[in-house]
Amino acid sequence: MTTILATWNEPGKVAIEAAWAARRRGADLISCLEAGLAAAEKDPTLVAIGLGSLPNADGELELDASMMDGRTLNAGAVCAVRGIVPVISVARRVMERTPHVMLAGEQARRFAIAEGFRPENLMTPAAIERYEAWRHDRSLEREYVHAIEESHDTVTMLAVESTPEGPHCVAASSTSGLAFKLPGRVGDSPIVGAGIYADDEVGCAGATGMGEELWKACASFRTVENLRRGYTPQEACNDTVRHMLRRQPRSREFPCVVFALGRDGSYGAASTLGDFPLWVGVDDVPRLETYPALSAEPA
Ligand code: SD4
Repeated sequence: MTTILATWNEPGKVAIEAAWAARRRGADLISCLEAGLAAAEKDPTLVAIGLGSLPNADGELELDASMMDGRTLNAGAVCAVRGIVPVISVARRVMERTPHVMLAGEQARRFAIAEGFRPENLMTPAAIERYEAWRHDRSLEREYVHAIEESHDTVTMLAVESTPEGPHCVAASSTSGLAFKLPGRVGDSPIVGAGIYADDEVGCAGATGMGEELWKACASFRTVENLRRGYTPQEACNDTVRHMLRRQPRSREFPCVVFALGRDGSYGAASTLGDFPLWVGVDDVPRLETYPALSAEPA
């Protein structure tokens, strides 16, 4: 059995369909998630991630990505990379071809070019138009809300498969970060333990939404450790989100989402604010599920 999950409606659909297409061609889980996120990054019509997504306050795209292999706990990530897509593939190369976990900024870009990636201008005419509109009516706080609630600038994916040696899971994420962020700002998505975490012993988890709050909560690691304590994926996510609602007042103001996938293929998701759409594919055509926000008080 194989289960694949992907966040957010429009970009998640592109990602999960490409991941399943790779699966049908016999790809392993790491390659499936790479193919899914790469497809969404390379699609210029998706405002969410990669080519043509929403830039930073200087009008430049700075992309973050990460991947973690639950079998070995190996991980690779890049942050604040300009002019390269798909950055998820660069993150994978950091994981597989270097002794490091993360490369940052210009040096990550140079690593990518040395690995054969072609630098390109990621600001499409539509992206430039959106940036100009924002420049003429700046309101960073309002744009944060807009970016998270409407354009969803991240796709995070989780996958688990049954193998003769036991369940195997992988987590991966790609993002353009919060729209109109300060240059150099890095969120939770490329941070192992914040944006993603995977451990074959228990399962995997991912996050999306306001990265500063998710990072402070170590949201993905916290959720995986909840699985280790015997919680179901839904209970594990609820606990993380309730912790955030209790300890991090700012997490009530912006959507902060965690989702989890257990070794047995069970899954769940929870959000601090707003409905959260999650694509779910279980050996089959992916379908969209919606998770309502948790209230501040435990049930
Ligand atoms: C970030 N967590 O950079 C990302 C943004 C996001 O849907 O997930 N948006 O903070």
